[in-house]
Amino acid sequence: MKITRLSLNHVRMQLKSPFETSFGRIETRDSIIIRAYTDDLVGLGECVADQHPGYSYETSATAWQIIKNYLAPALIGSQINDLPELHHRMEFVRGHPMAKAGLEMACWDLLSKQRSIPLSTALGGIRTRVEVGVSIGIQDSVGELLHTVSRYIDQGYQRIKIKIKPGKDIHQTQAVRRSFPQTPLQVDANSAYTLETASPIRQLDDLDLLLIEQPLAEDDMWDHHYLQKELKTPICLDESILSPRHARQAIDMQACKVVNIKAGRVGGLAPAVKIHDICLQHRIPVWCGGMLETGIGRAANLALASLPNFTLPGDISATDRYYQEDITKERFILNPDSTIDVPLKPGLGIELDHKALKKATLYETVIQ
Ligand code: OSB
Ligand code: MG
Repeated sequence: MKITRLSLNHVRMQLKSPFETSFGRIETRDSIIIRAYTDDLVGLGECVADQHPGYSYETSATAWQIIKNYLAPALIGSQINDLPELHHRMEFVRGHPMAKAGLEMACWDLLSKQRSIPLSTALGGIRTRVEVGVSIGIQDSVGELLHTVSRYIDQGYQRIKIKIKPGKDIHQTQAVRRSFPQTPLQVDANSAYTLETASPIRQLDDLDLLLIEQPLAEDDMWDHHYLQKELKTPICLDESILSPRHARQAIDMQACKVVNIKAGRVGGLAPAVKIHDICLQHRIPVWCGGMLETGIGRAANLALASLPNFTLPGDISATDRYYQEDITKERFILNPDSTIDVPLKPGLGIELDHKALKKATLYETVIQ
């Protein structure tokens, strides 16, 4: 396969309601939509870096520069026959996993379209529908939080995740647990605590949570080991796991009992599958994280979550969770059993809504 040109669209999408995490509050979501052209096909990709460097150091602006100035020139015009070859060609760029993952997604789309198989099959998926949950941002009051949780439960989401931060943790989680005693519930701190300030986290240990996600800093893997020793609730790592090697090391040092996998965070779907395999070998369950994706990234997440060791519900909500209007024609709908169907057409199995894409685009470039 030879990529002849790439187009990049920096898009900004209005969220239905603000999304607040321990690192900030957003009302719009930026991403870069990538189209990779061969002589007869177009592959779609989404780079999940956001406008703000709160979750990771990458932003839509840095990813744009890295893709345009370094990665695209290394790919365009040369023969790329498989994913290892693609990764080899991108190796000379240090870091910037989200930039790489966006391009990699477009290549997976192309390669599986060439073989006329769905991405799910190409990745080794075994399911045609995946269990999902919803991730709920920090709310202004406990009352609003309970109202929001009940709204999503009414919509059919059977697993709830709430975001926490220092000062908005114990009360909030206790209140949700008290009102919804049977609901599978988990919390995500997005690195907001240290071992010294983690006492609220210890107080969550009796609330029968599915897991506690990334309580400590990204580079505090060893301190997660100490915290996990004190807790019966499984710690799940998100930000700390940036590669298959990190996954192996986290398991070795017992820093977590569960792993959140996001292709963007780890540099693509191929490393995401490797992490899945390592965790499977060590009997560590995994689940698919989300980054408020458009329909493109959402389709990729559904395909990834169809692999065997994705045994916990993913942060893959229905299309109508975040956006009034998506940039893909397909809409992903929540089934009554809290699952979403995996796209089964070739590749990602989705088509762009060109009008919606144009409306959401801040700027666009073609590289050839
Ligand atoms: O930590 O999982 C996270 C969104 C943006 C950045 C980081 C995270 C999240 C979410 C939302 O929790 C998941 C989703 O619904 O897409
Ligand atoms: Mg997280």
